[in-house]
Amino acid sequence: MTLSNGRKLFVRHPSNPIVTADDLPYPANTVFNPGAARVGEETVLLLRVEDLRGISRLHVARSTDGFGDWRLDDEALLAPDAGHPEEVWGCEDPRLVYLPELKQWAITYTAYSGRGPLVSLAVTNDFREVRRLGPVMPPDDKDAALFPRRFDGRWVMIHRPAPIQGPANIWISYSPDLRHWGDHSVLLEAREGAWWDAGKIGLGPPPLETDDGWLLMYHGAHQTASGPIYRVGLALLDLDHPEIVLRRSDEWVMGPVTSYESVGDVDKVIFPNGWVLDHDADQLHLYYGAGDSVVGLATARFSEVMAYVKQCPLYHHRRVSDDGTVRNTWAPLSAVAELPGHHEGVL
Ligand code: BMA
Repeated sequence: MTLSNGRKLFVRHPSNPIVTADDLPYPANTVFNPGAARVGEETVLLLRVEDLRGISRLHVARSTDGFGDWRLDDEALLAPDAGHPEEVWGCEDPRLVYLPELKQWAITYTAYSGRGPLVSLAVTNDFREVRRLGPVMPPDDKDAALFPRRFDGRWVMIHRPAPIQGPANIWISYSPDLRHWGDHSVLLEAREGAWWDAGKIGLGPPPLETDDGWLLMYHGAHQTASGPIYRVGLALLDLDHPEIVLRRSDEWVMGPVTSYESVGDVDKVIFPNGWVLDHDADQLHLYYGAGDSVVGLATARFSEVMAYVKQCPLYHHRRVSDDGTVRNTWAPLSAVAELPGHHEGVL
């Protein structure tokens, strides 16, 4: 994505890839798709490490500047455990969110069970010890993150179930206690046909609270004759009603371009799971898996990201309950007023 001022929205760090399997204290195949958080004076990456059997675990790396000098723990923080059969084929793709109410970090990750991938939740104070809360969504489901606070007394989670029929959309669900989840509805639909985000989309990093709403980054997996191309776009959700989509980018803002993104265990993939905002410096650091093999870093000016997403097309939710079911979908704002049962959102 090149802005009208000629600059790229996201700029890759010159020392990319910033972490590779060679940085680990044990032999591994690949390291990719990290969650990211600023913890005290350090940036923490929770790396997905795929071992030489093909099974993934989650391993902590720490850096003061968030670019270099990564210090890797001796052992993984979360590795498949005999007491957790839902992780028999691995722990993958974490998203990290600080929950001020619990004074803990929530880790939502993909647990790869013998019956497919599902969403599991764990909590930690410091990324040195971790406590599993167990599966929160049954298979197939992945790409999940919590919002950092409750809305009207309920926790909110974004996730991506894979339906037996039709496109894989992004969903939103609610819980009184982080264990029991319900009121499921579609938040963002995959587009159709030739679009970059047709057929299958999923959340990227956790939703980021801004003055203008919750900033979302999501990936689209565009199918081609040589496999999917994973790119990312942006959306903006209403601050008080996160089920309402205010804006959605028509264009992708970043896609695989460099050699380490174009060729890897899986070619043509960028897959961001984590971002860290330095508000004072106006910098948004985006950590991503490249080619399912290494970790990349791209940085944007936060003010430019917000200016961009705020001029993206307006979208508005409607809520249809004519047959007793409730369904959220999105449509161009101009068409919303004519839709039956449309929901008056906050714009
Ligand atoms: C998705 C996930 C990611 C992976 C991506 C590209 O479905 O499994 O872990 O990075 O595919 O292969």
